[in-house]
Amino acid sequence: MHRRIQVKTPDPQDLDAQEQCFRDHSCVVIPDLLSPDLVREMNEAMDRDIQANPFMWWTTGSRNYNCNLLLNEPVFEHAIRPPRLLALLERLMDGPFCFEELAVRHRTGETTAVPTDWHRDRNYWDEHPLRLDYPQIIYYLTDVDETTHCFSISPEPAAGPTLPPQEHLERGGILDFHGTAGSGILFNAATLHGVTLRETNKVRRTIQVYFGHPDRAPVSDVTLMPPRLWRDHHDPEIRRFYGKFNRYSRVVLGGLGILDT
Ligand SMILES: O=C(O)CCC(=O)C(=O)O
Ligand SMILES: [Fe+2]
Repeated sequence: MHRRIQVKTPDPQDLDAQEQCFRDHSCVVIPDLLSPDLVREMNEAMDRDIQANPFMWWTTGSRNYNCNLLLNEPVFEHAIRPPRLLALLERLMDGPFCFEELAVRHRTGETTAVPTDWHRDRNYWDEHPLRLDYPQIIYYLTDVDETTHCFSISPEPAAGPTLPPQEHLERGGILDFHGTAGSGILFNAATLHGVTLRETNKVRRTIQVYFGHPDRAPVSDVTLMPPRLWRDHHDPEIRRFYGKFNRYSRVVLGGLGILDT
């Protein structure tokens, strides 16, 4: 069993401290990033969409998982560009960055606990000063503690060597991210992490947002870029930010005659 550790949460107004936390641990907890009103609106949007569009709640074989809520529930844009998050990403990314993927999940309870499914979503980008190709933020839309499922990560120094999973866990220990609805954790999607499923009848709801560098490969082929953001938006920076197309967007938008491919 690897040791459970705590990482001190830096003051969310202190960008220097947040940046340092990411450099030291490849992750940083950001409390209360979404207001209670936004959390309520997002939960209502989820309830509405699960009812109206159940067929949208399957992605890559996973149930209760929707990567395209941006199409019909624009409130989720607030999870992508909170000013405090953008300011931090600006420091970490070392150049322009853009939106890649939005995933929203409703996870029901389990009759028995399931150990963490340790994995890396993607590889490191070794040429980057923080080895950071795809930063991800996971927000909770429900309160999470030791009586619910939780996100777990094995922190590591951003500039450190890549270790095999068991050594990585040995070196970094395990941080279980517990927090109230509206809190988030920003991390390198290459750092070893997973979901820890507990024996519980409580639901856990999460939002996952991935960001990337404009000139690198898309992180995935699951989120369709809505034309209202990359084509019709009045602000050229927003159009640029949402204008990196994965294959899924190219096939669908191209096939509909909305995008030249
Ligand atoms: O649900 C979580 O806490 C983690 C999910 C995850 O790691 C993933 O979807 O790749
Ligand atoms: Fe993951």
